[in-house]
Amino acid sequence: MLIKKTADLRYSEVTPKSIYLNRRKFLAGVPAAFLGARELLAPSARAQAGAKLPDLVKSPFSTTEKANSYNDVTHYNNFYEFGTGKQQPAQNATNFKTSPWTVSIEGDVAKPRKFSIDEIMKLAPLEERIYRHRCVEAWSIVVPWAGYSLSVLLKQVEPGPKARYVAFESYWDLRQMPLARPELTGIALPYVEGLRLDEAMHPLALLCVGMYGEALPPQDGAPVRLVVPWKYGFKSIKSIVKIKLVASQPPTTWNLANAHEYGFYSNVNPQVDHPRWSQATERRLPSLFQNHPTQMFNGYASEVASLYAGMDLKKNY
Ligand SMILES: Nc1nc2c(c(=O)[nH]1)N[C@H]1C(S)=C(S)[C@@H](COP(=O)(O)O)O[C@H]1N2
Ligand SMILES: [Mo]
Repeated sequence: MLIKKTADLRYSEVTPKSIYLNRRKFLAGVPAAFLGARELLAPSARAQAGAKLPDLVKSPFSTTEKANSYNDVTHYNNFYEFGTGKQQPAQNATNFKTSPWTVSIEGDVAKPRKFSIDEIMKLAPLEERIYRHRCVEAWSIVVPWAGYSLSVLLKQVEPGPKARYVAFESYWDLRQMPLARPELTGIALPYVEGLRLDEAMHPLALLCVGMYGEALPPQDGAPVRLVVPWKYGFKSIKSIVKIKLVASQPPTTWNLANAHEYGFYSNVNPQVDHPRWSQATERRLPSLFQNHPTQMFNGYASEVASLYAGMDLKKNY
C-alpha cells in the first residue's frame, strides 16, 4: 500500500470539500498573523513579538560567555514606561501594540525619511550578536540579540556635514503606557538618548530587532531598540520612533534626571564609581551576589577605546 506522508497531503484531500471551502472563506477574515504559514504572513508579522527570525547570521562580535536564560532577560527589565519595578514591564507590556510602526530619521541628513518596521527588518541580513549587557545598577546579563550595525541605517539617510551627534527618542503614549507619567517614573518622558556620531557609526552599536532568534518581546524594547554594549544599559534606548542627526550634544533622560550621577558618555568603567555604589563588580543574573569583576568598556576595550583617546573618562563619565 502506498502511504502518503502528511506533508504530501493537500488540505483538500483530507478535508471534506464543503468544510474546506468554508474554512477558506473563514480564513479570509482572520488577520494573517494568526495563520502561522510563512506565505500567509502579512509583511509586518515578521516584527511581531515572538515571531521566528529565520536565517540569522553569526557575528564575530559575539562573546563566548554563556547566555542568560530567556526568562532572566524577559523578567528583569528596566522599561520605566511600563513601571519602575523590574518585574513590571513583563506584566504591563504584554499588549503593547507595535504595528504599524515607523521610525522617522531627520535633522542634518541628505535624505530624511520614515522607515516602516518591515523596511528596517529587511535593510540588512540579521545577525545574532551575543553581547554582555551591563546596567548602571551593577547587574549584568548575556543576551543573544538579533539585528545589524546602526551604521547601516544611518548611511541610508546620508549624514550631513553638521551632524556630530545622534539623538534618539522612544515611543510615548499614555493610552498604551498608563504608568508613563513623570510623577510616577521620576524621569521626563519621552525617553531620549544620544550618541556621538562616531560612536553611533561604530560597528558594535547594534540596531536590535530581536533576541533568542525571535522578534523582540515588548518588555525588551519591541519592535526596535539600540544595544550599545560598551555603555551602561540606559544608553540602549527601547522602542525607538525618532532618530535625529544634530550638531550639538543632545539631552539624555538619565542625565536630565540626575546629572551628578549619570553622564552623557556612560561608558562602563570599573574605575569610576557611581556616587552611591561601586562599579568594580557586577551581579551576573540570576545570582544574588556581586559575583563578576566589571571590565573596562564592559570587555569591549580593544574595539572601542580609541573612540575616547585623550579624553578624561572621570570627567566625561
Ligand atoms: N525607553 C526606555 N528605554 C530604556 C529604559 C527605559 O526605561 N525606557 N531603560 C534602560 C535601562 S536602565 C536598561 S538597563 C536597559 C534594559 O534593557 P533590558 O530590559 O532589555 O535588559 O534598557 C534601557 N532602555
Ligand atoms: Mo540600567
